[in-house]
Amino acid sequence: MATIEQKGMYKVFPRSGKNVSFTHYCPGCGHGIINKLIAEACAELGLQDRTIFVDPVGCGVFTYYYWDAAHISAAHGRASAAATGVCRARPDAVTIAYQGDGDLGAIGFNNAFQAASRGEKFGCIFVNNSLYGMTGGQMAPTTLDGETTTTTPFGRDPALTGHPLHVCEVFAQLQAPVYIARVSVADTRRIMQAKKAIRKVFEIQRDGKGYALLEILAPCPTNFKMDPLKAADFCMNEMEREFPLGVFRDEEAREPLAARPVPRASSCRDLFVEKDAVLPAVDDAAFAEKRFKFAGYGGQGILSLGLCVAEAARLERRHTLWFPSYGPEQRGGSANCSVVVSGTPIGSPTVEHPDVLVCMNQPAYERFAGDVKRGGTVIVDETVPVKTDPPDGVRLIRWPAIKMAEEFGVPKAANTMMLAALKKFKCTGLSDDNLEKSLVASFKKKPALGEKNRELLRLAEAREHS
Ligand SMILES: Cc1ncc(C[n+]2csc(CCOP(=O)(O)OP(=O)(O)O)c2C)c(N)n1
Ligand code: SF4
Repeated sequence: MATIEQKGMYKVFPRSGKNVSFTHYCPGCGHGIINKLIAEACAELGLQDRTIFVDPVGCGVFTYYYWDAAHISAAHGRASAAATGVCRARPDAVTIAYQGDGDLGAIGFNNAFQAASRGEKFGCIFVNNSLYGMTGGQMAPTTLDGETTTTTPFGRDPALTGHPLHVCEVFAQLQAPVYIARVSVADTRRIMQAKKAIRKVFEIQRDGKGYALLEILAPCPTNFKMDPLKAADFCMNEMEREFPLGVFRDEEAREPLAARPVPRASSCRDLFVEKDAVLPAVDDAAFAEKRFKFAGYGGQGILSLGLCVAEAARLERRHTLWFPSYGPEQRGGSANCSVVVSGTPIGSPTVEHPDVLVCMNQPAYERFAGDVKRGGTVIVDETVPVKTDPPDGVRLIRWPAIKMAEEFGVPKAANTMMLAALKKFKCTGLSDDNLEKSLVASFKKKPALGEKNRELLRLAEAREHS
């Protein structure tokens, strides 16, 4: 099959195991035109090497097969959230989220609205075809009053489902966005206007100005149950009556956004050491990142143990994150936290494959031991029946934390006993001094207890272990 070269698009699209040169869109679909305009704008502005597209779930899902640039695929409704991460991690990139009206207007509205409110540095192309296209034409928040969809077979009834959501008008209430506009691709004149507006979204990102939203009215002949010409007419007449085209904000002349400050604290609550008493992290690529998971029952001090390690890292001027996860119960339910300690800024606080796992109970061992990295360590309380071995290459240390705490007459100090194991077996990469300082600081309101725990920590550490 002959291929037609489109600026900014791959020559062939390796979809469904075949190399084809046509898109998957239905004849007359607005997405097809918009895809071409976006690819052209990206290529004509010379931005393909700098652009990261955040692709949606919806009829636009396959854009990663078409646009010749970098891509990330987001879950339905989450493109603006994913784009936030992308533009923060890569502030020099041109980040473009592509979303349908079910995606942005319904399930993902808050993600998109908050990103716009924060003035994230990305452009959002919002394709409004007045319904959920990919799933068979259900009502979306943008469905017109009286419009027939599969879930409004007698027409949308405002008494039952409210009136259409005007996304541009709502976003225009926010301070941060640089550019907000609505265009259409229903005829040639409109397509030319849409092309200019799409270029503008790219230019705003190229120049680092901030958030831009471009809503594009687009026909969906298949779900309108019309031929392409009638669908375009519906788009121009009915949709534009409800959603007038226009520019709602244009502050392209604004100064580029300043770099976002990097958060300094390891956590937003319960810092043991006052924020101002700790100097910011220092980049040190030679310090290998370590990921920890601490897990047990609520009330065993497992979250404080994780925080203690994070605070020791903070004292050592490492980058660190502490990320707790609770069951619904205050006490007795499962609790775990993740801690990351690194010599360079940390991308994600979640820990799927820890280097070090500390387990205070059996469910924690069963849930997480299999995820530990090769070369990693599992420290498990001796009371836990270990029914399955950890993965090959993972060191297992059974440690009498609960028993020792009871022997010392301070049963609540089992977490301190676990800290002793981390220190004794050199699991943290942090200095003994900072681990102890952090432990003492965790009792800053009861200094006598802090000293007592330091003493217990040293006693436990000195305990023989086979
Ligand atoms: C979290 C989640 N919820 C629902 C779905 C099902 N789903 C896939 S696409 C879609 C609708 C897409 O409609 P829209 O965002 O308007 O895009 P269009 O297909 O019209 O371009 C839905 C509900 C999903 N994949 N994931
Ligand atoms: S169902 Fe509608 S939105 Fe989806 S590809 Fe077909 S015409 Fe386009």
